[in-house]
Amino acid sequence: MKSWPYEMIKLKNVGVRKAKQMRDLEIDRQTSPLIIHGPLPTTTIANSILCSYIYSSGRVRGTCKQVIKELDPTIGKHLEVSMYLTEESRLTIDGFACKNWELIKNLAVKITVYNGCCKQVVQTNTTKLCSTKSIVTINGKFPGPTIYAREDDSVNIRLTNKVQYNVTIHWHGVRQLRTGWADGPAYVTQCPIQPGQSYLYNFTLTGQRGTLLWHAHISWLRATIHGAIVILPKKGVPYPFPKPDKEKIIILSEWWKADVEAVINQSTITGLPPNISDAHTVNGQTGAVPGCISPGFTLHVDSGKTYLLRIINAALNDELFFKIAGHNITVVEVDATYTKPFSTDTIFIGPGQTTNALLTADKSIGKYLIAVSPFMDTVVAVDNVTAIAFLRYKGTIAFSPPVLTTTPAINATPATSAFTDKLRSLNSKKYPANVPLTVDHNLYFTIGVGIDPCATCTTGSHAVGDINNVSFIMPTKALLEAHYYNISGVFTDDFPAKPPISFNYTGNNTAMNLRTTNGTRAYRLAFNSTVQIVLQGTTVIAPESHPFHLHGFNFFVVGKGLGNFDPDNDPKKFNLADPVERNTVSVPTAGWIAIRFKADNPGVWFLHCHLEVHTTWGLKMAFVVDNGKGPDESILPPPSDLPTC
Ligand SMILES: [Cu+2]
Repeated sequence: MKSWPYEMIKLKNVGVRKAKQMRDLEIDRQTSPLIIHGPLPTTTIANSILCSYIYSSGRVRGTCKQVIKELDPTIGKHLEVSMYLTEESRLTIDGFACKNWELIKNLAVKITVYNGCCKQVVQTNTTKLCSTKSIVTINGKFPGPTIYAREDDSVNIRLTNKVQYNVTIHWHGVRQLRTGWADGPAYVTQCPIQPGQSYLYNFTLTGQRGTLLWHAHISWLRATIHGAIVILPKKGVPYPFPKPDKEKIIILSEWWKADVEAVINQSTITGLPPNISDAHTVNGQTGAVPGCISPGFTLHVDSGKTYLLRIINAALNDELFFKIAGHNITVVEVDATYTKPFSTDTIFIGPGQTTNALLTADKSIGKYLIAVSPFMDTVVAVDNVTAIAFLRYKGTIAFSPPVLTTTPAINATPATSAFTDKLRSLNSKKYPANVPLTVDHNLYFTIGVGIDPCATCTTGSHAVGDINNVSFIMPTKALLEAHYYNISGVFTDDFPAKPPISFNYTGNNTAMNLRTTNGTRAYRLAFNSTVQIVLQGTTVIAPESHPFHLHGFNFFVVGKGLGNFDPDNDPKKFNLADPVERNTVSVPTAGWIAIRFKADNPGVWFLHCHLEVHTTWGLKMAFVVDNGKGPDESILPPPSDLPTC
């Protein structure tokens, strides 16, 4: 063990000797806002912990306050510590306190950090597309701060709500083994955090490493409340691919000029579909769009270096293509699971999905266009504005014209399958693909949208989304509490395993209206049972591609096809050897996807389309996974500060 971390920190008034003494500190809540267990703090957060401790001990007030402020302005103001460092903070730290970020990063060990206040939901004025509005953010940032952690770390994040809306945060893709209380979907695993209240999200990152995202999981607030989760491998464990020189986070999103909550409220009142967004963003920037000049995000690279791009689609409703002019990239991971590496010039990524890819800066010095555009292969309206960003080599002469590129056409279905068909689990000895080979629950779920009468809508009708003809009605109490405390009347566990009537799901049904039923119905699974779900897209009203997300589990994508699933022949073609493992998968337009998972996580878990518009319309359901019999097979008791409805 090298003698880091503390001697590398060159705070003005902290000598190396004094810093070393702090290594074995156990600071408890009574004397500071922190409790640290374990021999060494996770080094990704060590700087802020150290600072906070020094500050609270009063030894180097001025210096530490300054550092904390550098780390995060919000925290600086409140003199509380952050457990994450943003990409920008890392640069600041590099420049300010630490000699060698890479070294620091690799020294992290397991730790539990509790802190007084990590994230605050606040309103912030923001200008994009030459227009200013107030948005809801975490700590004033869009995208929000990155959470850096390491596999096996416990993460504790207190969310304090300082806005007028109810808020929850979902840690998208985090397995949440036995800790469903921290999963976040409003009215599914928790009641919302009301204005003025706070809640401590407490979970452990078990058996996962890679990139995920966090986002609000109530109404449409995730439009501006989202950010990256970076889970580094355990200390001393290398990536199963060549070590990149640097890592860059790229968050793709959508932007509305209007207030997004007003957009969805208006749609609910009228019964008409909500307005589409006005632009797409790369790390919060749209780039130049018709009618508004804006510089756009720049990805700075050094010639010859390799970068791990952690690409996240945090958009509400749009599946996206991502492309860098003149450069192929090598995909190595999706949804925090390693894949067999493959080279591609275009990435297809749906809302809620993440893709890690290696980019080698091996082209001529210059500027290269990065383009992000939507995919929509049906008649549904979509924001067709391409977001523009740039890859810029160090040494590029000012005002150099960029090398251009074009993304696939908006309806380029073959481009989406060209990408997804290449995705395979790494399936190495160290990272095996544990695909369930037998199936206890064989489920066939039709997914689609319909039009139902709506007495309260000004148009008299509204769109609904359904699974097996059930449009999910959100309860007013959290499902997980109802399950845990055995409260009746909140949900039923009779969700149908197959559609109520069988028809040619992908035939000419666009004029067909099934008149969905409404219900808060869940499907019950015994602990450790194995599940196969065939998600069957339908052509009722409008066929559409649906990125489906399952909470609490990763699943294996064992099969995929166009048209109707054939239960006799299609399973023969399933890939049970090395199917991609992920948490969100795109069900092709008028096609199907087959997924498998093992119900080894007790709790209540949401399954829904990750297009927010479809979730709003009811394209969702929940699984109840009962406790097992053995130790560690039961859901943990709820935290004492769990919000009430
Ligand atoms: Cu959908």
